[in-house]
Amino acid sequence: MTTRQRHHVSDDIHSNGAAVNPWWANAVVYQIYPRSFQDSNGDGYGDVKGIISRLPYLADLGIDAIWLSPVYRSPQDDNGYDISDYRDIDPLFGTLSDMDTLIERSHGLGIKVIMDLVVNHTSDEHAWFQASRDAHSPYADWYWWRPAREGFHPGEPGAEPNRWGATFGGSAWQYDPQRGEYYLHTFSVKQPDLNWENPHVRQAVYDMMNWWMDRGVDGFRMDVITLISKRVDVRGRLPGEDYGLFSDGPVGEEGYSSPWPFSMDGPRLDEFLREMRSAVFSHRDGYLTVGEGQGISPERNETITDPASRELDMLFLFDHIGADQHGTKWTITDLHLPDLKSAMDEQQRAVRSKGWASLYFNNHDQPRSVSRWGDTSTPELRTRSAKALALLLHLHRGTPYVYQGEELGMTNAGFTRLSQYRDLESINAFRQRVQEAHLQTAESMMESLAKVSRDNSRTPMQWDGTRFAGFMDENAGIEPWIQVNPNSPSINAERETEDPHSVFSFYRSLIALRHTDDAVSCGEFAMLDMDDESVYSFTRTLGERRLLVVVNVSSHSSDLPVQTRGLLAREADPERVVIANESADAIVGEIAMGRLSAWSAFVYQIEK
Ligand code: TEU
Repeated sequence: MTTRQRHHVSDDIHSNGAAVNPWWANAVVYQIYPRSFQDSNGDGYGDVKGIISRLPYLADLGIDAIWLSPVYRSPQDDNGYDISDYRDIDPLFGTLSDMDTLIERSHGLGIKVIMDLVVNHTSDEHAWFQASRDAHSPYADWYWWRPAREGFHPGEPGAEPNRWGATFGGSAWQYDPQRGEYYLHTFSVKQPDLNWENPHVRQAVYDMMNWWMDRGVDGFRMDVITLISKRVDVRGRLPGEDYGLFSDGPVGEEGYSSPWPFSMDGPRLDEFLREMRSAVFSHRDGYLTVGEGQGISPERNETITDPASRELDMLFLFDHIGADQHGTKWTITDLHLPDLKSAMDEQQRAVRSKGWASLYFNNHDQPRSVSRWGDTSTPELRTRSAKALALLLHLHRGTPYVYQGEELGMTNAGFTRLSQYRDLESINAFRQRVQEAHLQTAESMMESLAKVSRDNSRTPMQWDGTRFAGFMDENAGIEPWIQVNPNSPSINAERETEDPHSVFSFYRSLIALRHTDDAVSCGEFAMLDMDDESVYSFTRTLGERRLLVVVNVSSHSSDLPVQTRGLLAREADPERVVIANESADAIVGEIAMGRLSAWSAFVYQIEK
């Protein structure tokens, strides 16, 4: 960890008296989607050696840790979130030796390495699952196997144990002729859910985690970890198995009920997380555990991330990222800003005295925020709105996560043909919603995909303006696994790292601010003007230092809202502008007028 001259205001990150700030309280984590980050061998896929070659770029940005989406051995059905060997690196990405080099080089630059832990399910090609297909093997109970429904022949439609649908389409139950039973898969048919009720499953996971920690990794991002405890009855039956009550939940528009209400934040989650913490982390320090928290309320986040609970350091919550989605993810609407403010305010208030927040707007599952909530209609508005959204997120209390390309203001893919998409979720959703359930027209679904497909964030990282954006050798004679965004000649790292006014330079300044100003990392959060539909403002207070954060989240000029304006002297002092996406003099002028320019964003030091 490189030392930094800290603007140290207080030793107390939590009013519970934790005297020493955990390293992640002042840190920024960078998410790498290895498949799309940097290809080093010309096969069209990013790889570990490519990541190693780009470490100087990440060190220049100033981030403290990298989170790698999975690089383990996998059939790549869900781009690596279907793991067939947790203790090996898939040849697509390289070798264990490459991984050891990445860990060593990252640590040499003061950057920690966080692996993606996918243990709600494995690949159906994992040895555990293959062994489990024998009902008499020691692995028989490592997954969720159930017989065909009474009165039905196995394999015949309607014989599934209940009516649950899979996130990636079709029934959540797959019949296996070898075993003669059905297995549960919450996601794809090649991602069977592990049975965490089985202590042997849990111990095997903990052993694997210790194997990686002993190899030098610094922690894990835990994929859908809040789904691992399923709600079963005293006989271990899943909902709906008694059928008479059809207690497997209401059937939705696509013809299935959902397993999610029966697994999100399940009855033994806290127990399992404490057991994991004890088995893997109790004898270590300097690590990070961040869980994907589907179904976790802000209040439950406080409990799970309270250091006294000894469960997780932080969680990714979902209520803010779904503020513009109602019903399914495919019916996205324009953002109503008070909905986002309300969700973020709840998350912040819940962890005021204990617990911690992660801060994200982007990742490999979400569309790019500058396209989703910013304005990409002109280069100037794209740059301004990308910076505004970045300042907004990074000035909240918690640990910010930057997703690869977000720091450049990269945009959605702009695909217009189904054949351009690679994500099984998008392709299966098109088939299920358009061709099977006739819920959307092809045209409507293509519009939905253009807005929210996960592939929007999975196009190759844009390093320069060459044919494949510097992601791979343009003379390799093949194309990247997914198309490069055609705007890469104007949006790329080569242009931005040297431009002091670029989105990249602005992210570098935000990250530096978090490292040097404890009011930014630990100051108490207080929302202002909640109902204002254009301006998002709040204060951060630590000791006598008080910062006012103001962002016009709109492409039009907006009045300073009442509470915000009340904290600002008419004669603002440019010296008190801590950071902004325009000049301090321009900010002072807007404050004097009481009117913010489109996407104007600034931090103003009110006191001390
Ligand atoms: O995501 C869980 C999850 O819910 C996502 O699949 C996402 O919310 C989805 O798009 C719902 O519409 C994790 C990983 O981040 C994701 O990449 C994996 O596909 C998934 O789990 C299964 O491992």
